[in-house]
Amino acid sequence: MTQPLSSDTYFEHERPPATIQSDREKVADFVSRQRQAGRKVVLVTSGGTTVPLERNMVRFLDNFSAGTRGATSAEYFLEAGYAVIFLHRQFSLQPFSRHYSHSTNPFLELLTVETDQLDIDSNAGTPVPKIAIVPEARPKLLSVLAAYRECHAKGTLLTLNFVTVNDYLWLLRTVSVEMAALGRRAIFYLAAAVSDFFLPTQKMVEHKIQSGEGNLQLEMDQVPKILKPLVSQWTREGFIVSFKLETDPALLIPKARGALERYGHQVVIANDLHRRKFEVAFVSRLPTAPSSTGSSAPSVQFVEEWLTLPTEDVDAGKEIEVDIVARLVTLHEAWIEKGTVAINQT
Ligand code: PAZ
Repeated sequence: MTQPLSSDTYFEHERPPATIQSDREKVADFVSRQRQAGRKVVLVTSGGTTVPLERNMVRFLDNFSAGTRGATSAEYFLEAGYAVIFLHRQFSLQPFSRHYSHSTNPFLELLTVETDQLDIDSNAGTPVPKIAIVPEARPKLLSVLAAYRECHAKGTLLTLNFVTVNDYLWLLRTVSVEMAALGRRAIFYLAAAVSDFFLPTQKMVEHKIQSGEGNLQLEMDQVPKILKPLVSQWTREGFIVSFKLETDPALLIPKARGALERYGHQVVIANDLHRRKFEVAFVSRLPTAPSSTGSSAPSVQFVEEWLTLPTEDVDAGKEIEVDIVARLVTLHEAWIEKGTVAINQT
């Protein structure tokens, strides 16, 4: 099996997105303003990356993620007083507007024409029927709008977007290097569904793949394991939370532990595709203990804390991200104070 490229080799060969410099400046400015204001900052990554198959891209591989986890969590982090850098897939769900997604809750359904009242058309100066919000939508809209306005007034939300896995990798590196200045006061909440495989530019055909050439065979390279440089080079003190998605429940915890062992970051949130809206497991390492076999190598021990929403809470519309974020805020406080993570065995 071929080993994945090192991240250094990857960044030497693959070109950055055109906006990388202006995005870097936006992040540097945002981080400096939040530091001055004494706020903690979280990077939330959200949505799925694409993998282009041609240089003049017509076709690409994609994945299912709509960005619900990321957009929802970003709102709860803002509510908890964090400033949020929201790095998301273009056109995936975003904080606040997610409540009025065109497919689940189209905004036109919220409007009503009040025939007995008139407005003045500001262009023509003539009377026009007044448009209002339907009464049953008002309480929720008011609270979403209040939170949205507050974060705009305080300047606590910065959104950046990616489309391809290459955009994502470049942006993650750029943002995390800028966030290193925050030391332990930064959380990295990596909920994006990032492709494990990609086609290097050198192996990509220039033009649209032609069907006349028979079956399509692709050999993809492995995407570099980006958590490794994130933890050991780009942001050594940040509180790093990665997500692990599996569809085979038997793999979930072993894979989460494997990631912690390999990269040495703080928490993996493990979720099963079909249960992710109501159940996740926080997986972490216990502080290293001497090996029980008497060898000098310390043995790594893991601890898991399950977070499950009761059915009645799910039916009442509670979102599991409320509890995920609340738990992380507490863990992050301990990380800032002591540099340790203390999750409970459940
Ligand atoms: O976007 P969404 O809410 O539908 O899904 C969220 C998720 C399952 C992509 C996220 O919780 C996650 O596990 N992200 C990491 C996926 C991975 O293992 O690469």
